[in-house]
Amino acid sequence: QAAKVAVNFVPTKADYQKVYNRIAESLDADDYDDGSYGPVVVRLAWHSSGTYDKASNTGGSNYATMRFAPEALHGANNGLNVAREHMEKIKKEFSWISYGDLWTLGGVAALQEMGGPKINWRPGRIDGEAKDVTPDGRLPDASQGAPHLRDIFGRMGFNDQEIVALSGAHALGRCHVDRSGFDGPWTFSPITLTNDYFRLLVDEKWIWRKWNGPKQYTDKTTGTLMMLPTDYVLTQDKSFKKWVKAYAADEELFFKDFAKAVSTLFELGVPLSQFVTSEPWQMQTLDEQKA
Ligand code: DDH
Repeated sequence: QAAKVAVNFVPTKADYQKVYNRIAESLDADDYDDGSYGPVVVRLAWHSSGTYDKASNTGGSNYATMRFAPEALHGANNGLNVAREHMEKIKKEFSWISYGDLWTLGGVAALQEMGGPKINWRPGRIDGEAKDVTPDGRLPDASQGAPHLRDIFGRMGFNDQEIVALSGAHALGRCHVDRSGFDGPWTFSPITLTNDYFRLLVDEKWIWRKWNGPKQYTDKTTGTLMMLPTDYVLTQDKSFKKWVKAYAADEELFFKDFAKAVSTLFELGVPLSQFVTSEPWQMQTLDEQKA
């Protein structure tokens, strides 16, 4: 008689909800940035997905290749070691989850817990190998203009409207001199997702900051906020500007378009056959589970 056959653990939606909950509970931190790891966890999910290239069908969130040295060291990923180390604590507890699922679920949990819309998410990503890392230069360069944004995001399959919607994530978090060279937050509430990024782009007067760092804008009124050249250009290009104004005027519209684009972003590069369900899932927020 053969010895007991090891049965593979097949996680259910309830198991992923447990992971979501642990991530959600882990985000608050009095001694980190603006009081939450949420923004940097969102940035990890985005940079692990935004390497996708439609033409060659390479990159994206499937293989979590930022675990490997060449991609971890790409300049655009500076500082994301903080988010990866944070997520590693969750991984210790739920060793069965793939890194791609963990990081994108982290992005979803952070966005939802920071007051954002519900984001469709489903598991199925698998851990790749070092040979799957993507070449440097696939993520946007903040010093560039509209053609660069269309090149980079078009390569992932996104149109102008989706580029603007996704950029609204900059309502969250801040730039760190020791990570990107840039400095400061985009909004006055960097750990709550709102449409303030768009409202500020429209309502404020943005002037070049006078400093020795890379070229960035500052708001004329308080001098405490910032915009990257790639943010400001959204108000200078006619097609982008139409959507900036629409999202500034209507937070609900922003949330709807943002949720859809982020869900697409986090699934880039994952073969449909890998997903455990064809149905969209929505994970519950901590608040919803208390109700
Ligand atoms: Fe971003 N981003 N991002 N970003 N991003 C930075 C921080 C954050 C660009 C450059 C920077 C998106 C698009 C763009 C977040 C989410 C998203 C920083 C500062 C730079 C620079 C890093 C640092 O110093 O710590 C550029 C350029 C683009 C673009 O061209 C469109 C998108 C699409 C998202 C998204 O999530 C959908 C978040 C969140 C942060 C804040 C991180 C933190 O630690 O705080």
